[in-house]
Amino acid sequence: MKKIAILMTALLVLIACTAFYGCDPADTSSTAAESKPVSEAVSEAVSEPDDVSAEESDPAPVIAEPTETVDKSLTRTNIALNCSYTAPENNRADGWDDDGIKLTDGVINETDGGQTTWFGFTGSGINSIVLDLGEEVSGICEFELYIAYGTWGISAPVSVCYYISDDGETWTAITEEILSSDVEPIYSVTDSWSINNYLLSFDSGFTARYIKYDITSDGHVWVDAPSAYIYE
Ligand SMILES: [Ca+2]
Repeated sequence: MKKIAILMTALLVLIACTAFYGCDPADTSSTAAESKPVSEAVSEAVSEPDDVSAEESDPAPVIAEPTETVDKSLTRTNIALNCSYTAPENNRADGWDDDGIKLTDGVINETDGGQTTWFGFTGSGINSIVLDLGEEVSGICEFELYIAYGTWGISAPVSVCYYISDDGETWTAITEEILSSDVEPIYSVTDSWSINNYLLSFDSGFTARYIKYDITSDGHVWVDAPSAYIYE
């Protein structure tokens, strides 16, 4: 009687399984065959949105880190002095137009933006000054750009950003945007000129031949002396 009861129970379990699941409990291959694509699909469903969101939410440029050893006890040299450059087009037709040398001639008026030593132009969005150092230079650890504003209807640009390049075509950012609101003036008179040095200083250095100074603005820009320094 006991054996019969066990056999009956087993039979009932088999019937119940077949009725509810339509499968042979001994046949695990169909279960495996069905579960594999599902697990793959889940895996894809999970990974695809991640990949897409990574592409969509990561437009920020890679910012290079300086790696070259610098000894700041040595002499500080402005390697931009007298080097050639390209600048935003002249659009004022007056004494503040660029003459092709005033940005790297070493002459900076640090108290009076009204002097024609400054280069004035009008621009919206990003305008660039690009220095050509003539050859690759190592150990560049300080970058700066002078900007004047505060009177004559000349306002601060939104920000500046610096880039380096070996070929003048492929650029690498070396900083996030430097906001004008974060720069302390080196000279300032209420209701008159504010002179500002957008200085970026590192403890280590970069190698580059070209340096690009992007200025984001909406209106007049008064600029001078895009510079870069090594210690030698
Ligand atoms: Ca100058």
